[in-house]
Amino acid sequence: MQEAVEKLRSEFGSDAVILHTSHKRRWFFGKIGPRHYEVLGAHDPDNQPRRRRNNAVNGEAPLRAPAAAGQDTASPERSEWSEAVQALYVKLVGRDIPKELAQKLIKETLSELPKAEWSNVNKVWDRLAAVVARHITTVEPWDFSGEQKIVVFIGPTGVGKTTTIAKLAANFALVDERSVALITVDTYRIAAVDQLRTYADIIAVPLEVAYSPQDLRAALAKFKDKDLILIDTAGRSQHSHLQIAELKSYLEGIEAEKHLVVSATTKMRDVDEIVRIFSQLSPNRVTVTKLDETSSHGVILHTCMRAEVPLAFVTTGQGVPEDIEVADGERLAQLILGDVR
Ligand SMILES: Nc1nc2c(ncn2[C@@H]2O[C@H](COP(=O)(O)OP(=O)(O)OP(=O)(O)O)[C@@H](O)[C@H]2O)c(=O)[nH]1
Ligand SMILES: [Mg+2]
Repeated sequence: MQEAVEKLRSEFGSDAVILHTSHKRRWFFGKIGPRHYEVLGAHDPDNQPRRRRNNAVNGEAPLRAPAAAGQDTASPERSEWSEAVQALYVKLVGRDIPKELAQKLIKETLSELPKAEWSNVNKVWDRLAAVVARHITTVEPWDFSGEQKIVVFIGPTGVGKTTTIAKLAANFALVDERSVALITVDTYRIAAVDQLRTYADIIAVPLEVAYSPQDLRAALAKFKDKDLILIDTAGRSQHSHLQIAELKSYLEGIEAEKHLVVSATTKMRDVDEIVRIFSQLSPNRVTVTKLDETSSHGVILHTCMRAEVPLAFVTTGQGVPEDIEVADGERLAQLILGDVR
C-alpha cells in the first residue's frame, strides 16, 4: 500500500489527496493471484502545476492510481462475482473441474439466481448442484417390454468394458431373470476371450466369439430370441485410427445401444481426444467406470458434456456383479461437487 501511495505522490505531487485505498486479490488463471492495491486520489491543478502528467486525465477529476503490482486479469463478468462465488470457483478447479467448465457452470448458475443471492453460498451451491445435475443427462433403466436389446461397449484399453459386461450380465440374468447372451469381437488376445468365457460360464449365459463382421451377424441371428445381448470389443487406443475403423466395419448396420466406456481416472485432456475419436462409432451412451479409484469426479461431467449423450451406468469397483449403478444425475452432481461450500 505504501508503494502505491508513493507512486501516486510521485506522479501527482505531494499535495495529492488520498480519497480511498483498498486492496483485493485478483484472479489469476483461476488461482488466487497477487494482492492488488488501489489508491484513489485527487489533486488541485491550480494549487500546484502537475509535475509529470502524460495522459489526458483531467486534473479536476479524481484520478485512479494504477495498482502497484501485478496485472488485472479479471474479466468484467468474473469481477462481478461475489467473494463467495470466487471461492466456490477455486474449489471447483481444485476438484479438477477444468477452469473453462467451472466458469461456464458458475455463469450458468448465477444467471439463474437474483443478484442479491450471489453472496449466499448455500443458495449458489444448491443451484450449482442443479446445474451440474442437468448437464448429466441420464436415461431410464432398461426395460425389456419392447424389442430385444443389443448393447455394445467400446472405449480405450483397460477401462473396464469386459468387467462391466460381466456385471450387467450377472445382474440381468441372475437377479432380473432375463435371457442374456454375450458376444465378443475381442479376439486379439486369447486372455480376453478367456476372461469373458469365465464370466459366461459362472453366470451360465451363452457366449459367441466373432472373428469377423459376418461372424458377428451370425451370432446376433443365433441370439435373436434373447432379451439382452451384450457385445464386448477390444480396447482401442484413441490414437489408433486403423483399429477404430476396423471396429466400425463390425458395427455397421447393427441397431445397438453403443456405450462409450471411459474411466473416471482419465486425464481431462485425454477425454476430449477419446470422445472425438470414438465419435466415429456414434456412441449413444456413456458409461463411466472406476469411480472408486479417484476422488475428483469432474471427468464424469466433462465426458457427458463432451460426448453429448446420456450417461447410463457408473461402476464403483472390481466386484462382479455388485459394483455397478444406474447413473443418477443428482447423486453424481453431489459427488462431483463434493461439499465445496
Ligand atoms: N477399481 C475398479 N476397477 C475396475 C472397475 N471396473 C473394472 N475394473 C478393473 O479394471 C481392470 C480392467 O478391466 P477390464 O474389464 O478387463 O477392462 P477392458 O476395458 O475390458 O480392457 P481391454 O479389453 O483390455 O480393453 C480389471 O482389473 C478390472 O477389475 C471399477 O469400477 N473399479
Ligand atoms: Mg476387455
